[in-house]
Amino acid sequence: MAVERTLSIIKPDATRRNLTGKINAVFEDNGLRIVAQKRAQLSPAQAGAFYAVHMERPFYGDLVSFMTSGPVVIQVLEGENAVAKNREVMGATDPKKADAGTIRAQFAESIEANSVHGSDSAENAANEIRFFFAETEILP
Ligand code: DGI
Repeated sequence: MAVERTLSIIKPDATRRNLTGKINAVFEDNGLRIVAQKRAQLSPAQAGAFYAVHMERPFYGDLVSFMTSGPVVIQVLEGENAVAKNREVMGATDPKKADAGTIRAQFAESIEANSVHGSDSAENAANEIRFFFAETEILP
């Protein structure tokens, strides 16, 4: 399996509880390298565009409000099979359904305030990385 990149976001519920380091340790312990990272306050327009695929879902407005409720940490993770590996260490969307030891099982507060975002395919990863980073900001 070739080295791959994925986009990760540490969400406002996690930055608020000072969990950035603990979450980054899970990534690094699982062979994912943080090759770009920045803390940002998303605007409603940015969060709305990032989650445009969910525009018709009933939770879209709440999701945009939540993602703009405090700072996030936006990251590019790199490693073998990085997209699938990150989905595995994140755990299921709903923390009640997430496997023990995953980030969401350990840290998420609810299905909405679920601590992390991770791209769900290589194609989406490329688009999401481009949404937030210039290639010159990514330093393997
Ligand atoms: O890829 P995931 O983040 O695991 O999940 P997703 O792409 O299906 O949904 C994106 C985000 O939208 C998810 O992390 C939290 C929110 N979300 C998903 N399903 C629900 C939801 N929020 C609420 N309030 N209710 C839902 O059923």
